[in-house]
Amino acid sequence: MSKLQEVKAQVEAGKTKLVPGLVQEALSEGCSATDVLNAMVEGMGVVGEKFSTGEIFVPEMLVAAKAMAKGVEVLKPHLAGAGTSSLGTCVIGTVAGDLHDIGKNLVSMMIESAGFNVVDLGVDVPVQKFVDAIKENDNVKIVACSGLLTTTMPALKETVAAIKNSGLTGFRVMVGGAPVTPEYAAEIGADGYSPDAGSAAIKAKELVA
Ligand code: B1M
Repeated sequence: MSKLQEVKAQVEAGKTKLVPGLVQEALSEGCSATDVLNAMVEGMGVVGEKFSTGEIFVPEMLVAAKAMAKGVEVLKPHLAGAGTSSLGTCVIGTVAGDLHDIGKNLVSMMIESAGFNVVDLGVDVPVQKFVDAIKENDNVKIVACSGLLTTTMPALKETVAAIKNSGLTGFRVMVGGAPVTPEYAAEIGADGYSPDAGSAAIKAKELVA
């Protein structure tokens, strides 16, 4: 089994203690940080499929998520460049009712490395908390909302609407997450959409240019 396959398998198996070491070994053997990340994301994909088919349940999904988060910690310095924080502030969070944060954390990391100062509101973020964060932080240029569940897509819509109706200006709103499409993003009035963390950073820069 190649090192990348091992990383994928141990994320799938939720081996929180093994994954960081394997990630480090993969990097030391010359695998790129992006390849290692993709292996972990593939592992999570398998976890999702197994959950859908009833082969595993929420606790197994949770340990897999923890294993991936531990792997991402090792990967972080290799993925993110030295941000200059000169492009302004990005307020980011996962919308109300949604506890998924791995994708949001990756997006946050990439946006930070693109040169933004990131204010991460965490998960299950009430609409008003997004609005307050825009008011309370200096030079907010991007508000990034993540949603991973079809059931929290309405929360994404409410969040974008509340931000747009708040009377606050000077920033752009972007959305993303597995169930979100470019069409849905446009329909709910977001200024930008991107399908993954790398393109989210590019989109954020485009939106402030
Ligand atoms: Co959940 N879960 N989960 N889960 N979970 C999914 C999303 C699911 C697809 C699994 C499945 O059924 N196959 C399914 C959703 C189905 C649907 O809505 N259609 C699901 C479900 C049903 C649930 C529960 C309802 C299960 C239950 O309780 N019965 C429950 C809901 C809890 C809640 O949120 N209220 C639940 C709970 C959980 C855990 C807590 C156990 C855990 C999350 C732990 C954590 O995040 N700390 C979990 C996990 C791990 C998953 C899967 C397996 C993996 C998610 C993940 O981290 N992927 C997931 C299945 C899957 O994704 N295949 C699943 C890896 C990550 C890198 O990808 O998050 O997509 P992703 O992020 C990407 C892009 O989406 C994008 O960039 C990221 C990086 O490239 N992106 C953005 C994300 N945000 C963005 C924002 C942007 C731009 C791009 O701009 C602002």
